[in-house]
Amino acid sequence: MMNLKDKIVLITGASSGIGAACAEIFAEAGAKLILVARRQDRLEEIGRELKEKYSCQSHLIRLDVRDRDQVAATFASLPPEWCAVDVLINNAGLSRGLDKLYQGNIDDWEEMIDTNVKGLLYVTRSLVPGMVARDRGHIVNIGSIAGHQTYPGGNVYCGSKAAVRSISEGLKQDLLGTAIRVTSIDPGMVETEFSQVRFHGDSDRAQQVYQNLTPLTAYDIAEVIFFCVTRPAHVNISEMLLVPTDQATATLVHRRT
Ligand code: NDP
Ligand code: 8X3
Repeated sequence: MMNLKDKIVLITGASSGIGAACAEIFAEAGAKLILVARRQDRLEEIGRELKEKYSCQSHLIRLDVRDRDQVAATFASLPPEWCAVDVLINNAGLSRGLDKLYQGNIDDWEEMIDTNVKGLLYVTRSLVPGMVARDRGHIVNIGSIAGHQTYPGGNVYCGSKAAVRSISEGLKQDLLGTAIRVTSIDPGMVETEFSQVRFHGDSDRAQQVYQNLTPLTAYDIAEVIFFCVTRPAHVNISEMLLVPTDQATATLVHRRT
């Protein structure tokens, strides 16, 4: 198993859900963490907790991944002791709305495409050249079951995650001949702040998504990411689709009544 002691792991969207769970599991393994999100207070709380529990060193970055210039400037000026990123977890992302396409809110579309697709690309473009120069690294992109199966009302979100899937595949092909690995992790239902964000803070509607079934937890996903990252260097897990036992497809779920 690959040793993560003092490896530098950069996680976007580290302020909640899957990203925060990744921070925990990699901190426990002795990695140094660069934690990226817009909510600085959350990052500070997580950084403090991980320091207390695991003596984890973290470098916190308040950043909106949609801001192309800021992404480039931030990663071009990482402190020298933080710039050799070993693992990049492109996790920042969101869904907005579940409207029929012809009734969709165009601002919601812009936000999803700008974050899930363009933001992921900006971060990747900033950090992967260093990995290539060092001939070392692993990029983990968080896709979704939504990138495999489009569901009613999913339209633009599903399209953004299908794009992530293609981008992961393209990146893997373009890195062939280097030692760098690319993994796409594609979860089904995970209970995080995801549905709160999708429904613009409508908690009742968000809770209904997970009602009477057992969803995946953020930690379930973090464990799988950790497994992929810690395989021996010659093993690249290209793609993993994970669903709760209560979910068969994007729309076919079993709810206990
Ligand atoms: P959460 O809403 O709990 O977490 C999303 C994270 O992304 C937050 O830390 C948020 O931080 C960050 N983020 C969002 N927009 C930006 C931005 N513009 N710049 C920087 N950070 C941003 O949801 P999840 O943990 O569930 O989501 C993580 C990923 O997993 C997403 O890509 C999502 O699409 C994917 N996914 C989720 C599934 C689920 O069922 N939950 C299933 C399949 C995939 P902040 O607001 O502080 O910036
Ligand atoms: C999140 C999974 O199917 O709820 O990407 O959109 S889904």
